[in-house]
Amino acid sequence: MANKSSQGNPQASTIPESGFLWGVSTSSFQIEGAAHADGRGDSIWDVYCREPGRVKNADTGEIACDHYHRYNEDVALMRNLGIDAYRFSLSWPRLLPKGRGIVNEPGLAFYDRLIDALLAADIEPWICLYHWDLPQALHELGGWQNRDIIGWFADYAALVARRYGDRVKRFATFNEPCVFTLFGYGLGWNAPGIADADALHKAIHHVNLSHGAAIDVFRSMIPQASLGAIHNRQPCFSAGPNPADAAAAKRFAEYWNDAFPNPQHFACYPPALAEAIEPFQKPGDMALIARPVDWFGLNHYSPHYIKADSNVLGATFGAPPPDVPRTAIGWPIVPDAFRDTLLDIKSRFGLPIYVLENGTASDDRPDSANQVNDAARIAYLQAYTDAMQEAISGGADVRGYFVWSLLDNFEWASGYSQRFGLVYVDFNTQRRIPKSSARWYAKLIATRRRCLVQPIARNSVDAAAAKR
Ligand code: IFM
Repeated sequence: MANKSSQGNPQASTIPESGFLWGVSTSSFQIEGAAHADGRGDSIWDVYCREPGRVKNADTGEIACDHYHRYNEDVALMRNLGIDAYRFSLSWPRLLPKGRGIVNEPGLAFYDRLIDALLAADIEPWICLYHWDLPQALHELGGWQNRDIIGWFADYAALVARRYGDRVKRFATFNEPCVFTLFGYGLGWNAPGIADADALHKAIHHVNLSHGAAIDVFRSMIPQASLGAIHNRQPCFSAGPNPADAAAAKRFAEYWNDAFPNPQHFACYPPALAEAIEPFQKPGDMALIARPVDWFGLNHYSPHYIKADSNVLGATFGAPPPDVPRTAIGWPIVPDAFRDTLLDIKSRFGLPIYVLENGTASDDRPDSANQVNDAARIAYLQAYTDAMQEAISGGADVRGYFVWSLLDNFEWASGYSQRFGLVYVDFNTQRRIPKSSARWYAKLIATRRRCLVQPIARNSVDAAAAKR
């Protein structure tokens, strides 16, 4: 695909290419399907999808992209893109159907096959331990609200390290902890559908402690591992001119941007949360959370425009100003906010940055020649990679960029109604059609790789990890 002509013309880059990784990201529940195959247990999302009215069109993850059975085809799609790295998550209930205890060997073997196929295709596997599909059996024991989950998560991390640590060096603990805690426990918009202040604050603290515990497990079991967590970070602007909206935006930003990075990097909670979390804290907790990591994982799509609300956060999403362009699903397109976020991360955290999600949904459909011309996605990706370039020129230490997502997939409460893929998926036939943006991305990667100062060191770890 890299050699075919493509729409748009990716510009040459001055990105410092020594080790710069181009990639794509996915997550287990969103693509794997095979929900009952080979001993997999239920996750909270399987149960949530069965509850009437929770997910658009009553869509489920039962089949999704059937990646479980079609992973070889999907790895071939990635190889055609020319990517360096692939970030995916493991399905905790596929490995441990009850979340702890009995290990499911066929589940472990699936990821063996996937990892081996990636390595054979010269694609570096990046594993994320948790992308929202908590085993239902653990939820029934309290899930993220139960402090015992720190040990359950550490045991899961140890199983993963033991099994895959010989071939995989990049591990993230959590993807977007602010989203699954705020939406799942504070606002009731995602699984498990709880809207309760105490539930939210317990979940936040236990996720932070579980992160620290998993980092310790990986450090002790895989000395060369390169570790981090994946956070959302974006400016939260006031949606209106009144002081209540401005105060809501400030409060929301502390939950969205700081509830996880601040304790994980600076051993403290931001002011908006500190008092509410205090009852669930034990002496020594903050030191257990703030374990050194090797990089900052960033997911960024757009800034937020926030207004006051009566929910547990006192804040919710409002509309952007009318002159701000938006994607097909209404998310503001503001590449400058991406640049500023990267520069801000550089000054706050001083770590190498990997952009592990960026992309857009659009209403893609094949034309009569079975081509999917997603010009809007190309324009978005061009603008956002240009903004990343500006941030790098301004000093941000960005080491990689991963598009969300490889495939159209299950977009949580929106079901299959939002298509984020570089590759179109016909969910009736499972036919994959690379979109114009896939050809554009392949060309961008090939063009920028030609500018390499040094060859990419595949499977190398970050300098920070090597020095430790
Ligand atoms: O699909 C999600 C993903 O699971 C987490 N980050 C945002 C994506 C688009 O909404």
